[in-house]
Amino acid sequence: MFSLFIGNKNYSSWSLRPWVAMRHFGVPFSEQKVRFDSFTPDSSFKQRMNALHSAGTVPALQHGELVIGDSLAIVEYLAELYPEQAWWPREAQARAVARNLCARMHSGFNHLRRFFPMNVEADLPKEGALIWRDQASVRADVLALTQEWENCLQRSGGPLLFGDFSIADAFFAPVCLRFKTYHVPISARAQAYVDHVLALPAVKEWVQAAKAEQDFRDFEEPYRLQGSE
Ligand SMILES: N[C@@H](CCC(=O)N[C@@H](CS)C(=O)NCC(=O)O)C(=O)O
Repeated sequence: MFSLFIGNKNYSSWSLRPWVAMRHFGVPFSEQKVRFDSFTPDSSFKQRMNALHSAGTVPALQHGELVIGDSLAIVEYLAELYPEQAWWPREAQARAVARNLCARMHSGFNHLRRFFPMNVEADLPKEGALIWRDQASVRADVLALTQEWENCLQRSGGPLLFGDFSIADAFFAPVCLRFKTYHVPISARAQAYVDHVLALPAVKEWVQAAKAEQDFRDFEEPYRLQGSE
């Protein structure tokens, strides 16, 4: 049996990725929610996660003695355990492109991630418009990413990046949610992709739970809560 350790569903974009992929592919798991109190070394979040894995972050997957402390390594492991499911595109070149995009999400698009933190429940059109106007680096990240999406959609015929759902769509689901929260102006093709991702049953289930959470953390709320107390 798998245990998947995740953070607050409203904020934890990395947790969402393996959770959505596991739900989509029907992998049974027990969800272990580790609430964000803070990320200081003495926080109960850090103490709990550090005890599980030296990364001290969510998500983490526990499978018997094995603990995997990184979202991409988690889905790679599951893809190996369940080869009958197409976690990655079956065709080698498409698979290489999918892996490249996921690795880039992992290590890049830093401006997009910094200025548009995931906040599923929030609706921030004004903040989004100001960031879009003032931050050329954010516009550049968004344009580079949506161009990659459009190339994938054109090659595969859609409606998801590689036709059917793959790990790549799970990895970009948090970006789709950010585009919605901040009303980011993207091309019609990219928007159609976002709409498809947001309509996936696993993503809808996560969003519903995130909205129900109502557990707002000031350090995750640069636009709504910081400085207001
Ligand atoms: N590369 C890691 C990143 C995980 C990550 O940064 N998770 C955040 C929550 S979304 C976290 O646990 N942060 C706590 C901290 O930075 O101490 C992954 O893909 O799993």
